[in-house]
Amino acid sequence: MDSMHVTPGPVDLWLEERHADFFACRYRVRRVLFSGRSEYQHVDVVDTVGHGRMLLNDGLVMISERDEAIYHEMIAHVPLCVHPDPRRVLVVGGGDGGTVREVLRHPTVEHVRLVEIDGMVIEACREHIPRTAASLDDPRVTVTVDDGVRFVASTDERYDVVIVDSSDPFGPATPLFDGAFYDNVRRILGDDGIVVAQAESAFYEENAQRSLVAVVHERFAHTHVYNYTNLTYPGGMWSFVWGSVTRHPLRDFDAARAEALGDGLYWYTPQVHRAAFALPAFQRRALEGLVGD
Ligand code: SPD
Repeated sequence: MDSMHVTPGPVDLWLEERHADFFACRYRVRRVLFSGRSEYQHVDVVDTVGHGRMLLNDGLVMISERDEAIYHEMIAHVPLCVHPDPRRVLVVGGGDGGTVREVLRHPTVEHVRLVEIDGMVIEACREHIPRTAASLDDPRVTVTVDDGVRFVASTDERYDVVIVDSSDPFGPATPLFDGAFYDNVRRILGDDGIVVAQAESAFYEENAQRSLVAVVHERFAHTHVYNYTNLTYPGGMWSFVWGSVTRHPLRDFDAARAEALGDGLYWYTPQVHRAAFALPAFQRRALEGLVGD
């Protein structure tokens, strides 16, 4: 018989995250650990060959164990090393727990409230990604399963730092990119307060980034954008937006506190903090008039 046209072997499973209709990232999957459909979205946790366990919402990668530290260190330590005395921190979204884990490294922090709309994300991560979700059991943390927009509109609580650890601007996260949400974020922050938020890809989502930065700029005198590398988000170059009435991310930066976080970090250093605010020319042009120096 002629040679066959297949190579025998075990099933070869790959997941593909498509960006628009022209670009995709693919990961080799060892096994699917959880797959569910909540009231809001599809939630999946898979074990991959090269990136450890990964959480996907509606088929889009939220975290991989291999590189999640970069995102979570940058979203947490940048504002917390600038606020003069961060005690109360609100995390909106972030049900995987990675951002909370990094916030808790700061010795001044007394209370962290996580408000995640989708309880299924929290439960799937508690069960399958303890590396991030174990932080949610810390006694300083209160977990609230609720809509972040509704929570900030109705709470009487006040916070020093608000971190918007959202998914992308469609589905349940859409209102987290709107002015009405930021009116309330401004209300619950003191004048020393700082908000940072997941601000998409400057390269692939220029309009989405500019529109979010414009919303923040209308409400906060100090609006800035800083970049980080995410090896499992399309294109790898992603951003956070910064808003504060009084706090400048570089002039008010306490490098000694950043240094004191120690050797346990993967990505964040005082040098990385400063460098992250240096925007490439195309991004500076796109955000002209909206971000300060
Ligand atoms: N394209 C993915 C953007 C998702 C950002 N948030 C991820 C949550 C990590 N805690």
